[in-house]
Amino acid sequence: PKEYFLKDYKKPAYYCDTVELKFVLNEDKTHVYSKISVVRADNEASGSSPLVLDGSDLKLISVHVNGKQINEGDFYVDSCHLTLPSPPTGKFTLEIVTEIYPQDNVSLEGLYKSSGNFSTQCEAEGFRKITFFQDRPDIMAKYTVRVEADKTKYPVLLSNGNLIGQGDIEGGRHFAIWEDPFKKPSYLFALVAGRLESRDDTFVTRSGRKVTLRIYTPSEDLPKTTHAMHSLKAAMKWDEDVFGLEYDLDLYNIVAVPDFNMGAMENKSLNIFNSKLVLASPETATDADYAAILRVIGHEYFHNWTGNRVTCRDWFQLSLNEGVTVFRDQEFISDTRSRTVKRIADVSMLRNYQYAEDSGPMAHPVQPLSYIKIETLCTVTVYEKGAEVVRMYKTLLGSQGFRKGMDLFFERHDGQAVTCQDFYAAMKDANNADFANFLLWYSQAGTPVVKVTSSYDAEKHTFALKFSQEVPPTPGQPVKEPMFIPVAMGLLDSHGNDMPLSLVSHDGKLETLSVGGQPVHTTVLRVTKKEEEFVFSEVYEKPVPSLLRGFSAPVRLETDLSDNDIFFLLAHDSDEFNRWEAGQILARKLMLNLVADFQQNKPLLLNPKFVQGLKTILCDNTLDKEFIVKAMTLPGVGEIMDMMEVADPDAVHAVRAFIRKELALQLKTDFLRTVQENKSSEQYEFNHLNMARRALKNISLAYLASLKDPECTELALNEYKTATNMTDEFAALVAITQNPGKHQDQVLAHFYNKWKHDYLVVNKWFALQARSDVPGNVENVKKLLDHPAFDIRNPNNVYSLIGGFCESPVNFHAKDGSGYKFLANLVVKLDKTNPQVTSRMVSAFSGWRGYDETRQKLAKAQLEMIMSTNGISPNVFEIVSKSLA
Ligand code: HT7
Ligand code: ZN
Repeated sequence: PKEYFLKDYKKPAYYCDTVELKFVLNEDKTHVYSKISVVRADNEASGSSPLVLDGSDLKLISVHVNGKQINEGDFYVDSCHLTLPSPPTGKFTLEIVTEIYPQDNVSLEGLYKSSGNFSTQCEAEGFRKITFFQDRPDIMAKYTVRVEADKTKYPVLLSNGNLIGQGDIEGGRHFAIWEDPFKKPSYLFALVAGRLESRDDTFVTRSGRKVTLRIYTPSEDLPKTTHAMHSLKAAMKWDEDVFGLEYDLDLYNIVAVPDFNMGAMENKSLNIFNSKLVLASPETATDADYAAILRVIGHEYFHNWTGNRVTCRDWFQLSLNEGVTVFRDQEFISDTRSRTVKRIADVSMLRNYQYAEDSGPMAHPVQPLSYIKIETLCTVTVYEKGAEVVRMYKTLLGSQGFRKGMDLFFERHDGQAVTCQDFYAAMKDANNADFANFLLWYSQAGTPVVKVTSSYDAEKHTFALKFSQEVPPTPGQPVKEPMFIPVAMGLLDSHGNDMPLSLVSHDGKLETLSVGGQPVHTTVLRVTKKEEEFVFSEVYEKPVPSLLRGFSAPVRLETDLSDNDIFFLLAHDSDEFNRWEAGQILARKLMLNLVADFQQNKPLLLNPKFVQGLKTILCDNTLDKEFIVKAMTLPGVGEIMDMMEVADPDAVHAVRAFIRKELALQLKTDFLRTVQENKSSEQYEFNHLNMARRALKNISLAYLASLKDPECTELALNEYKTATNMTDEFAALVAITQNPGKHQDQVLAHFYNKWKHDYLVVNKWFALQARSDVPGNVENVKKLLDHPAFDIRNPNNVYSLIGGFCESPVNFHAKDGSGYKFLANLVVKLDKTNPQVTSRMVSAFSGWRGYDETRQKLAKAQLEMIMSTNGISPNVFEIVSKSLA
């Protein structure tokens, strides 16, 4: 398959400014009539260039130029293009009729049917499955869309923009005409036709525009859309308050569909969502589901400005859309819930997944250099590391400076398709900032390793921090330049208080840091060189440095701090993130040491100081309960394996299980008390306080259940029986199913029978069983593939059962290779229907080189088997070939 390179980007030779589409939807076929106005570009690319339109799986019916039919010879068609070798020189209209078969479209890209309704997914390259078009984001046009369908089967007909006409036509059919006044790229086109009902509401923007908000679902699901509607209104208000960004149309539609490859899609004014990110009721959705809905509804809404009004020039700039918008959704949640807890969650996610990607065969820069299928670059690097890069601008510029940069970005680029460098330039120019070599964050892959050593001079009262940095080699980038790393930091005195900071600048001058006459306790060091020293003066006792506060840069930090220093930070740091981080540093160290002991068959012993540290936190009722939960959560298996020379999933899993059990044993009374104190009697509410209480109760229950003693098992069973919401019910189920046996079987069967009518809850049931670390669980997962509720064509089913299975360190990485074999066979089968979902699944193999020789051999054999299978999709080819390279 063809590989595309950033360096080969060329401006289009033709633009298209208006698109008129007519869809005649039928059960056996759909006809798409497209009329576009084409203009030759005024650039060197134009010349005598042919007009090349993209198309895929289309049956071409006819082509007209300026109203006159043209025939083969005046155009050429191959499997992926329609080419006009010599189109008219002036502006002209091109009309194309195609025939498509949405009812047979199982890839869920383009126009397809889900639960009997028509819907679309065009990002990144789905529009070409609808009609021939220059399907690239720098072709922005105004769309008018007419949809015709049977009125009884498809009473609701939607597309982007405003409804400008509707009516009945013969044969029991009807039509609707939609006009979108904003220019947009084809990937933001959307259409929905179906039997749906809507929850309606309104939002009045700060300039007084009354916006109608509608969330469409099948009628029986409407009661579950209250939270989604609340989330949408909260997001609209937040974007006005924080960024001054208002919604720009009179209508905002969201449609929930059960079959969807991703989480959601930000199509202009017609967002299409995976129903798991819309539907929620206290009885069927957990706090985590509620939180995800708030975040994703916010995320897609925020795209209206970052992604839609200003879009990416090409797919190498995906992080311009996604990194910026993830940053915005992170800030939305931080402002709505707890900033520290949100930061902790985001950093944990980054460490568990993005760091692994950055150190494996799929490592790529935030602005990738090449791809075969852009969907495979819809990655944690582009999204989450991209968001970290945006966050660094804010760290360097402060909130106001960052806002100035955003304002200038919109002022310059509204209605355009631009690059990550344009975003950088707006930030820089708006603030007249010196960003040194900051752009390397876009072009260099790999997680920088930053080492810091410190020295105190008691006579001179100076404290020096010596930084060195290294960016590890990644595929195609063996040698790296030093990066610009903003290091937010402070110094703690022996009472644990922040010291005022005086920095000796490079020219030897003393700079007492202050803001508005007040001493500064946190400053941001600009680390830009391979080796660099910063000296603080007027330091009258040896301080403990608190480095990388708030995780100010996505790096791996290694310091010379002693365990005592770290315990000190855990107890005193004014930066709450770094208090949590201190606990994690200790936990990671402890886990790695225990892993070594486990591998050498030594007895495992838990450091009493660590237990005491966690006990103090657990029992501190001045702390935010959600913060306690984060502090009580051990680093993930992925995070620890990523730190090992040779990843040992069995050892890491065993050690993690050992620590959990030991903590449960030693803190049993505290955990039991915490469960009792945090039981909720009140009605379910999605608010920080209640969620934090539930989370603290449920993590305590999970620890206790690991003891497998009758008292704790009874407690978990009782929690399950008396639960009044899904958060508590599912948490109890998870606790009980840690231990195989009769209780587990009974409760799992009970849960399924209770919820078998609700496909979203059934997915939780699949995922829970799939993730099990009970050895040999692959057999159970194989049986579940044949369960009547499992449909391999439904992405949510696949993510729950197959994705869930791959998360089990013990079973996916089983030493007999059974896990690898299971996944590989499934990949070959699934690839025939849905390459996008399959390529996400096959990514589980990509870290295979990090394991021992036996596992490497087994995984490699399966990757080779996939590679040698006839007709694998370019999506799977890209992941597998890169993994094997
Ligand atoms: N923009 C949507 C994600 C998405 C995507 C990204 C890259 C390539 C293909 C894609 N299809 C859907 C949803 C979002 O991130 O907001
Ligand atoms: Zn997005």
